[in-house]
Amino acid sequence: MKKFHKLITILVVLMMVVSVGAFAAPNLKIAMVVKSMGNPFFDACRDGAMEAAKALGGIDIIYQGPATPTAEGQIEIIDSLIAQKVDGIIISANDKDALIPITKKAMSKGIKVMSFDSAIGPGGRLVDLIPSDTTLIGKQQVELIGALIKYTGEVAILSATSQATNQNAWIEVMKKEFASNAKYSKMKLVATVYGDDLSDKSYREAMGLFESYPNLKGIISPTTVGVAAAGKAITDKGLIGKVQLTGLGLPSEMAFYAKNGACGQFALWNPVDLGFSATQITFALIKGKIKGAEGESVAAGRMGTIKIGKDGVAVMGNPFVFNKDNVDKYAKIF
Ligand code: RAM
Repeated sequence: MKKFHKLITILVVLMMVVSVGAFAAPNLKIAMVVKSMGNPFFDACRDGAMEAAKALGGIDIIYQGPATPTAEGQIEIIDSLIAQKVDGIIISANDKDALIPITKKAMSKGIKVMSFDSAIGPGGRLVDLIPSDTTLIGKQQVELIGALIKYTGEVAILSATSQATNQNAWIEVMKKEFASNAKYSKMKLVATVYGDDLSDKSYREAMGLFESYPNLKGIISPTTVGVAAAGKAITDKGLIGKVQLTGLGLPSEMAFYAKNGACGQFALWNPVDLGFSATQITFALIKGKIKGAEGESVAAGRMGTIKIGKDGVAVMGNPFVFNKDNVDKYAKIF
């Protein structure tokens, strides 16, 4: 009899487990579409997204991006995500305008779309999360190189792709600073070149700058891929101390160049936090807690409250500045 009771109990428990499984809501699917795969900056953003998904519960993160940073590659991916009926898409755009038709299509099917890191224009997304104020980032880059070259000499910019929303916005601010800030009147911006966020192309572009501008004093590379490649180019060419370097770099990739003197100082925000915050915002959009309108706010767990500003733009925080003395501490995190 005892045995029989035990069997019944096991059966009841089993039935409960099966029925709970059958009626549990399926996990939400949130896709993070990045500029390209194989970029450690975005891998760190993905880690933040996974952390948020775990904290919120019931979310599957799909991490995708084209092999090279093109809008065409991202359009194909978004098309397939629409077919997969994902609930939300978080995208770092390779082009501000070219993605609008496809993301509009996604939104017409009820998918919540936001951009982060590199924006889609206002019509093509509900929210855009920028890491830090655009003017602040651009001005800071010029000041960082200015201090390294004692505010005198030729400077070049080594960017990512020519269509990247984020780099182009920062470069516009930098150009204004060079042109109109009296503090930089003895500095001259001589060229802007594009390494397309590919290490080998960025390296070749840096080498090309040394050839074309023998008096070059400094490089600003506002891309993690570009600044690491420029650090290597300066080192390989024996130009440490002759050509200074700053940019937006991952401490983990730049520690070597900060310590060998190729890169005196550089900046960045925490990409893990960026991916974490973006996922929190997308979750709030999916749950209908926000629509992406100015004045709304999102309770973003350990990141506190994120406010939605004009045109659906939200700002994360201020960049950190790294040098040989503090780089190791951050290199452990990102
Ligand atoms: C590269 C990408 C990314 C940018 C960082 C700073 O990894 O271009 O979009 O935000 O650099």
